[in-house]
Amino acid sequence: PAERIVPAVHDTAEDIASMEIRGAATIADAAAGALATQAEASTAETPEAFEAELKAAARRLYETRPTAVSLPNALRFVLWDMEGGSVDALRESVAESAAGFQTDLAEAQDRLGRIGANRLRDGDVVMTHCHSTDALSCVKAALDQGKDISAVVKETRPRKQGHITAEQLREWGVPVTLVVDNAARRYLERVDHVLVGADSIAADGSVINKIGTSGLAVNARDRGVPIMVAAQTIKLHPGTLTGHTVEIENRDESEVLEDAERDRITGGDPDDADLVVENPAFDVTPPRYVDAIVTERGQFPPESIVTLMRELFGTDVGEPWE
Ligand code: RUB
Repeated sequence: PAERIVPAVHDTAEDIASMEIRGAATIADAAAGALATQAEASTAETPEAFEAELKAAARRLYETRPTAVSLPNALRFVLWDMEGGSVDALRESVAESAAGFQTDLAEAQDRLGRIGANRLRDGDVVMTHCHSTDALSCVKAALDQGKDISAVVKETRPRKQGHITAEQLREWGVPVTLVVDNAARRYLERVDHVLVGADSIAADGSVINKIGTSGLAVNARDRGVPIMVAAQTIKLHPGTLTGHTVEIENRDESEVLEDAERDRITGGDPDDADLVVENPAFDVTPPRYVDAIVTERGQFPPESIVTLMRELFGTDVGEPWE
């Protein structure tokens, strides 16, 4: 029941929904941490009540944003490992698997970065879209190997996550050229790699990432620039093995159009239903536009990612919060 969910879990869920906490890996980390907090603060008296509470908390977290599969994957990982005959044993088990999950996540990102860095040569220029900690891990590892890397950073409307990328890169001393999204094609001339992250990867190798990724990939292919996707295996979407599609989140129109701007367009008519603003947060890049998916298990051509998915998830994936 909802009333047994601890306030800290509601806070985390609200922060994910409002994008205070954002990016697929960061969301997964926060969700695992929130389940641990729920377990610690639980006042459940029976193992059954404890499990019901954890499932309710997981559902609350799950229902925040639909596209990044790392969120349900994190919840599955923590809840499926839950075992013990008493509330205390269960509590400990959740705390342990949540902490283990968070450590694995950080280690996978480091390992992925070292693999991705092998694709980057000294002096290379990367073009980024949005802000991806997995993608940045590849840049960091390349810098640690002593390579000079510079970046063309796409602003990424409407939320301008490119600014977060630029800030991180500048902190590492990487020269940054910030451009509006519409300038990407023009600047592809000077870049050696398009380097992006992923919110989900489907069984056919399609990459679901920030809106604009697919157009960027098509342009990059046209210009002969290789497209590299950095994504830990937590981004693999097990449901797509059995034919499910990945839901693309639509966000509020206010991210795109302010009230005053809407008024100007509609002549101040608040009932003008024929001005429609759509704000999809993600899009799907078909596998044929992706050169490599870099994971902590090595790099894969997108068409062969399905083999890794079967190995990691099997084909029968249920939802632990149901
Ligand atoms: C973030 C986004 C990122 C992926 C990967 O979208 O599209 O590229 O989540 O990030 P939003 P990471 O800002 O809407 O959450 O590599 O950090 O998991």
